[in-house]
Amino acid sequence: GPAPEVNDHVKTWLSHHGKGVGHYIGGAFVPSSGGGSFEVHNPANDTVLVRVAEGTAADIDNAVAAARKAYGGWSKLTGHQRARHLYALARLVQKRERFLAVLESMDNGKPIRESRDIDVPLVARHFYHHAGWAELAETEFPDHAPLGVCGQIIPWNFPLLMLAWKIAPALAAGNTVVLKPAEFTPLTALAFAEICQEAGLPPGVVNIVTGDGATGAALVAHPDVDKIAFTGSTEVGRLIRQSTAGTGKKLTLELGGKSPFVVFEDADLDAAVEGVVDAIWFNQGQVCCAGSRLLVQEGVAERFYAKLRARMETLRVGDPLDKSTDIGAIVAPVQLQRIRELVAKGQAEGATLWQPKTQMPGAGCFFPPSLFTEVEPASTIAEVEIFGPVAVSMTFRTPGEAVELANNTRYGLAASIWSENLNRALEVAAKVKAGVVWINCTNLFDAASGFGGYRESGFGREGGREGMSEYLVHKAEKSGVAGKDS
Ligand code: TXE
Repeated sequence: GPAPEVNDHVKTWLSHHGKGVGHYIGGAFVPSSGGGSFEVHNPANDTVLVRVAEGTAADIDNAVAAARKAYGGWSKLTGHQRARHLYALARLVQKRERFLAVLESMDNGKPIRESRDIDVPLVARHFYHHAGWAELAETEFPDHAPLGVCGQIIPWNFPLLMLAWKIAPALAAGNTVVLKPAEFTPLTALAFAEICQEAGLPPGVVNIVTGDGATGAALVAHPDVDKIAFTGSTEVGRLIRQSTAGTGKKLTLELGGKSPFVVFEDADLDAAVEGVVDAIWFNQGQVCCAGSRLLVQEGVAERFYAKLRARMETLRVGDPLDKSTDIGAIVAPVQLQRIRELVAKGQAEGATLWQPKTQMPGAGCFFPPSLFTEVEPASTIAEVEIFGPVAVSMTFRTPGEAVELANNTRYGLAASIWSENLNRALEVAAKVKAGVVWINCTNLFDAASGFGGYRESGFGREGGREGMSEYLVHKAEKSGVAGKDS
């Protein structure tokens, strides 16, 4: 398990917050205006970690007012001054990396190896990267202004990383924010609020209001919010698009996916097997860009599945805090139930399910790594995002067929292509409709690169120059004699 003193930090933090954690509004922690609170659970053992405040419309109102009040001062800082704040946040995230990783794994259920080596380092990297953008914004985005107050709603699969993807560019561009974390996983966002306090970020620049979908809907509906940035389900994304349609709010959506993972017969099959492990068993498959549709060229299919099954036998399902765990807990019972129902549906539709003889923990929300083969392209499990550790596989004969299958989806977030023939891989990559295409790799995230989807995976990009431009508005300012053609 992790170093005991780290667990002690988390234990101390939880017991310090034994009476519950409030919203973070205007630089201070405050209880819900309605007095309500809800429990946050550890999905690995179904214990209650702590209670957090239930966000009401009045709480949202207070948070938006605090963000509006802070906006004047924050947007007038020089880029260099804002950069110093972002660097301070990045450094404090690094200083607390062990604490944040353990808290994240307890709240979300993800393996400590992932939260420690992937999530938290990427969070720090995101703030460092955007400190650079704060410095550069004036020269790289001349004639641009910040938007104002940004409402940000994030999901539970990468709680702290999604917070970083939202908050870092917003602040770098000169906006202030009200962020609502997912109801299953609000703890690292609240720990981040403490980091903002400690880093001396001006009060009101970052506000965190905890709550469920109703709290999110109140944020979306608030008239003094200039932009909504949402990551979550396609269904809620659609609702948010509808409810902002009649307003002047800018909107970016990062929604679901059913990303193809294409294995050609000339691929390095062992490397591709490791790729699948990363594509669909990383974070229990609860990844928007998960390579959840495995497309394998017919000639190597049997050999590839045999290698894959052998590898699946070695995956360990269990305690997220154990360093040898490969697959941790599913975030919540309702999500586990959803996975079970979709897997049952796949079996009813006639696909072949294979699961290794993995030892499963006795209690908690766990699901074994699973592989479906002989899947019909028009079946439910081939179309719907399962958001669990379940690979759905089909075979193809020609590159043309691979492209057709890859694009046979309402989504278009990511794709991964495996072939030792780079010309072929690049040719196929050009034809696949996806916002991110990986060749001979998968799930690589870079703060400097725009991430986002085609079609029902949403619109807008996060990361890099593209991501910065989503938090700015172009403003043509001319001085001189009105109406004069120069
Ligand atoms: O998502 P929700 P859920 C997919 C995945 C998963 C399914 C359901 O397939 O199985 O969605 O997950 C807030 N107005 N993804 O139900 O509800 C909510 O409180 C404003 C893919 O947990 O979309 C939370 O903070 N906000 C996805 C956030 O939206 C509302 C990651 C996301 O929760 C709201 C998560 C409303 N009306 C799930 N209703 C990805 N793309 O990564 C809810 N919320």
